Amino acid sequence: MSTPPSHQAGQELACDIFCAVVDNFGDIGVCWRLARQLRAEHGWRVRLFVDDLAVFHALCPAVDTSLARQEAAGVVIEHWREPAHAGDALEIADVVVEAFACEIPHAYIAAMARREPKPVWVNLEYLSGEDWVADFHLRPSPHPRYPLEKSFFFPGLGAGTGGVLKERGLDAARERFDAATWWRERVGIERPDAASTVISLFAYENPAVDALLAQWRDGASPVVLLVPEGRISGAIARFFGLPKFAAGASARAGALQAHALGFVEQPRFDELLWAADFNFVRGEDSFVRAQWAQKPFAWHIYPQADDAHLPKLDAALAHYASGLSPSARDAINRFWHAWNGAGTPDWADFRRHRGEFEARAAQWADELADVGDLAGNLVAHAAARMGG
Ligand code: TRH
Repeated sequence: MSTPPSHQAGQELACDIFCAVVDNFGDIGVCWRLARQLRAEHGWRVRLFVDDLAVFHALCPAVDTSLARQEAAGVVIEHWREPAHAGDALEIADVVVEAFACEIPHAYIAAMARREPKPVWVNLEYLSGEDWVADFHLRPSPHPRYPLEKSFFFPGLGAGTGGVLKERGLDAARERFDAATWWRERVGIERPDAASTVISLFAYENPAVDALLAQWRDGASPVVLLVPEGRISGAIARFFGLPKFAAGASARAGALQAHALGFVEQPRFDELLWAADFNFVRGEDSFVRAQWAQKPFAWHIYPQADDAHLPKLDAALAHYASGLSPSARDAINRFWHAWNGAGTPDWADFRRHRGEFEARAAQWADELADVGDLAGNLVAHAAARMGG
């Protein structure tokens, strides 16, 4: 699907996005990226309701956690301080996005039902590469009590889904990236030469990390590991016999040199992925960014009860690995599964396919772009619903 035209003069649509932070950074990470894009690329007037401003502050340091209402990047941010809060005055937007099935305030829903024309109401779901997603994308669901209809908007990796977020200027920014300056400013060292393998590591706690760290330490060629401070930092510290591995720390063992990085504002997160040769990412938003970075990567999927995440892992692999030779496909399957709890990751087995993974990463980014950018697809859906 192609990107729909931006809003036209006199049609600045209002959009309210409701985001409840369940855990970590992904819920607000996706909503904040979407909000900025709707504002910057489509000219929508966006208001973002968020219940946890402290988590938001990590992604956007301009956010003041003490304020009930503020603005950043042209987006109005409302502290969704209690479930019933819907802003000081009840204003209903043209497009209402409830993210990840959070419950929007009852008074707001009742006012939506009174509004003419009715707002376009969308529940933004979590990303999955599974086939069923295309069948359910944009299915309407009538409200049991009010004359309202909500659509389920499913991000996905295949045709007929809502796609994933991609800013219009992303590829150009990646091509302009000044790696030498980044290394000096962010890591405090010169950019490693081509003999070193640079690996970024953004992950949940993971028992498989010890085996990988040992393989990198004992390997024949240098590995430079970049670790954003977070849930995996404790394991890195233990490996090096340090009390902690906080931003600014460095450690060396054998062929492995590791650097801990501070958490950066969201628009700068991509730089880490561009600077590395291999990326380890997790959750949803960083998983998508790794695909746009066009580098080989491994995904630490968000673990769900009853291993419900495993079909999603396989579905992503089915898309991403489909263009690979059988041996490279087997290697990435083994490696991603081992990184997600099944077996021990074998770095040498994975790394020897680097050239093929790099070629596939670029090809896959083109295939994924063909699905259309999520924000653009949402704008097109809203326009269709409004008869525009
Ligand atoms: O943080 P995550 O694990 O988030 C989630 C949540 O757990 C959520 O509940 C779950 O449902 C979802 O995953 C699937 O991973 P994710 O999605 O990659 O979000 C991390 C965000 O943090 C992403 O937007 C990038 C951002 N980030 C920065 O802005 N700066 C940084 O320095 C780093 C390391 C990350």
